[in-house]
Amino acid sequence: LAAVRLADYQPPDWLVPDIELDIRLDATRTVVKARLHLRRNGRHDRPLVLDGHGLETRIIMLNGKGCANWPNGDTLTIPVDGDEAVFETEVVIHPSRNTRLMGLYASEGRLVTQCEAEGFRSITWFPDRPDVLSRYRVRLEADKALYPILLSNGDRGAARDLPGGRHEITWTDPWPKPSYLFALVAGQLAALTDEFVTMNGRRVQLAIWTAAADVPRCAHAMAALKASMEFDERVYGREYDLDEFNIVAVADFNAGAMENKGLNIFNSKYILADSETATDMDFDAVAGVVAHEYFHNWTGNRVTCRDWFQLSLKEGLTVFRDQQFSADQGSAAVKRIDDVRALRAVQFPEDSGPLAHPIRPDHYVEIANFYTATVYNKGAEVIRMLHALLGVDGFRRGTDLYFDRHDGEAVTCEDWLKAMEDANGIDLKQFRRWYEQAGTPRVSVTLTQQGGRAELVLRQTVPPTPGQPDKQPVHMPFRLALIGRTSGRRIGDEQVVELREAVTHLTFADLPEPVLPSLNRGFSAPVVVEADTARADLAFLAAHDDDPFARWEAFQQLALSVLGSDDDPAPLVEAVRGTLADPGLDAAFKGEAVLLPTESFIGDAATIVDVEAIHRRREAARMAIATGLESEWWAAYERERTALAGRETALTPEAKGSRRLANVALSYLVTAGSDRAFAAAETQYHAALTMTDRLAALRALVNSQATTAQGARAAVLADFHQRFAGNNDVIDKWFSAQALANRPDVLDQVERLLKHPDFTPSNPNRLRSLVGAFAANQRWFHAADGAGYRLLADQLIAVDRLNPQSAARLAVPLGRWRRFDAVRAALMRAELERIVAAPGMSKDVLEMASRALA
Ligand code: B3K
Ligand code: ZN
Repeated sequence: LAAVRLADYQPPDWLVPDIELDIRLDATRTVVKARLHLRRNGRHDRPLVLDGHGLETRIIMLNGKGCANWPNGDTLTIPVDGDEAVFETEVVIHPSRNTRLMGLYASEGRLVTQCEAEGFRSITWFPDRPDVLSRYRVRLEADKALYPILLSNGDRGAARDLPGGRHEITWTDPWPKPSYLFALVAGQLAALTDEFVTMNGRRVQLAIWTAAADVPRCAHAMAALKASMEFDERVYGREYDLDEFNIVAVADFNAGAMENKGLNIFNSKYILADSETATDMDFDAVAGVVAHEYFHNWTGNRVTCRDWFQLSLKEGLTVFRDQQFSADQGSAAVKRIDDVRALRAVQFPEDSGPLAHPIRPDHYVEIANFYTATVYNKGAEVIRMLHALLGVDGFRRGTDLYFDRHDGEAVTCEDWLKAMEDANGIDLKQFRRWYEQAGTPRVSVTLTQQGGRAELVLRQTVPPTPGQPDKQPVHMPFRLALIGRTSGRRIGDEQVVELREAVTHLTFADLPEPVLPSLNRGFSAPVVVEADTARADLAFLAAHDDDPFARWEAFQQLALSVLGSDDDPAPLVEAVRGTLADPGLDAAFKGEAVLLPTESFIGDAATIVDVEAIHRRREAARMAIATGLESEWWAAYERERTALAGRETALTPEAKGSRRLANVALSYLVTAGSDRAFAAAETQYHAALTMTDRLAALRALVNSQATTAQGARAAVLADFHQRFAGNNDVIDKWFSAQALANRPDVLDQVERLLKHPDFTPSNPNRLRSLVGAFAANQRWFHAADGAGYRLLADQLIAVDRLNPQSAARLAVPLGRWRRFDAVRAALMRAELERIVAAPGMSKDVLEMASRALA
């Protein structure tokens, strides 16, 4: 497997300031003519080298004359005289045969593109790298009845009918862009339209395109788009820069969405939402992804990446920006908890396993494998730390300078850091280690107090990761405060301590009472804190800490401590009781704070994951919380349902919080197992006015072990499937609910569902909803006989022939074999070896599987 290395980066030999594309669209046979205006970059005599993949090349011309040179595999090398030239090609491609969903492909009869990272080479010959920026002029031609709407980037030119029922349109994008931001869409589409007037008075026509029947389901996405445009002006001073902004929702899509200039293309899952079909979490995800892609217009498009090693330059920064946006629009505390939960669920395991890499990797085999939680989510945490170190104004000075300096350029993480330094007159030398070192730092903390004097000692270490045995201490903002263990109040101000050394000593004087430390408040640094706090103290902090994140975290740590042993779960029951009764907490926070950590998170905290013991203890604790507080759960359920009366479908933070707490209560009630609870769940299922409520009731029943719930379970599953037949996003939920079920027969159910006519593995959402979800079901995926592993590997091998990106993602769970007992580890390894040995596997999968085995 040949690796590309950051150290080998060379600037492009040839630039392409302008490109004209002429595309005659047809599902089975599309003809692409390209005219590239070339300019030699610097003084050298190297030839032009272009990338192409799967292209049937018809014509190659340089300066109007046919070329003798012909492609050699995926490269085409053309010697060029002079410093400027015009290079032309004509190729034929086959969208309907494209199951990789990269380049130009067909989805539900429409033609769409995905070019990031290296899809443009599947459309035409081009130096397909992000540091070659071009102005695009694109003529699209197609059958008018089949493809009435023809979209591309930039400004729309006049449309014209052509003989034979065809039509054409030309799009011109004034902003130079890398090839990965090129896009086109053709097909039968209807739009929800709106308008946004920018801070300097530009009227922007907004359109979200989808099937006509789904247009009303675009309203939430449209509201989020307008709010994002307003936010980027208000918080970053960044304005939109074209007269139209189009979004298209498509059913078959590898990623969540794509920020193509002026023409975002979305996985329909992140656009279509109404209360009947989308949960509150879906609504939030729609708004977050719409904002994310919109924010890329500045962080990614106007200022782009020099090479793919710099991916976090745009992704980490843009995730941070979308997190800020979501916090601004709803409950900031709950948003922070959700983001940390997601980071710990996906990024921490990645960072402690065979796939660990720094947020700026230094080599890769297949770049598609590096769109990871590390690059995205840890990348966002690194930006968040800069924000904490520089403060709101310093951070803004830094982004202003970054945009001023680099608008229209393809730059590096180093350029970003330099702008932050120069704008603030500071030195980020040590901070740069976050970009170089993989692994989650650990900060261990001890507090000793004598009378009014306390000393806090903080020790940081960064664990070894593949290829990086030795690590240096990092520079991090660590927010902390002291909480009085008598009064329960914060003693003194919160401080942001900048940790730089391996060991940091802090002293506090004149303390009026014994104190407990409240550590890494707001999760100011993406680290694991080891504090060895007594359970009673954790329970105290869970009841008193004034930082919502730290308060939530105290209960999580208490739960980890109790569930890591066979001890009585009584302290958890009491902590939950206290949280439910606290009048100072809102329902949204309570809904988060009474949840036990997931089985996988409990496993991550242990040296070796004891699958059965974790499941048994967590189930016992859930049951104790359910039965020990049954009347409290009924009271909470009734109270929140009453609070919702008349505003069941509202999307205010209060309504979302009420639904959240009511549904958590319902799930504990069904766990407790009374007939009254089953009846309440069934009633809620049938009467629900929102998908949040309907799905919560369905999940509660699906997860119930009780034989008395058997009938209700089967009935709601059948009803749900029938009620939402044909709605892809909802049918995905139906698959996931069964694959994630907390029941011993999950494997059989998944095997049965693999044969269901609705299971279409060529669709990435559907594959993930069944096979991906099953692999996240720790207890039943990790069945001791390895049947879960075999099922996953079989699916992976089959899907790789269709879609390597989809297949490579499925390898991740098997890569965690070192964390399991010897028997399971051997079974997981055996499946990875079977995958590597299977004939014709993609380099996507081979890279993932071989790293996992190394
Ligand atoms: N930039 C895209 C990435 C899609 C590429 C996946 N291979 C989505 C996003 O981060 O906005
Ligand atoms: Zn992004």
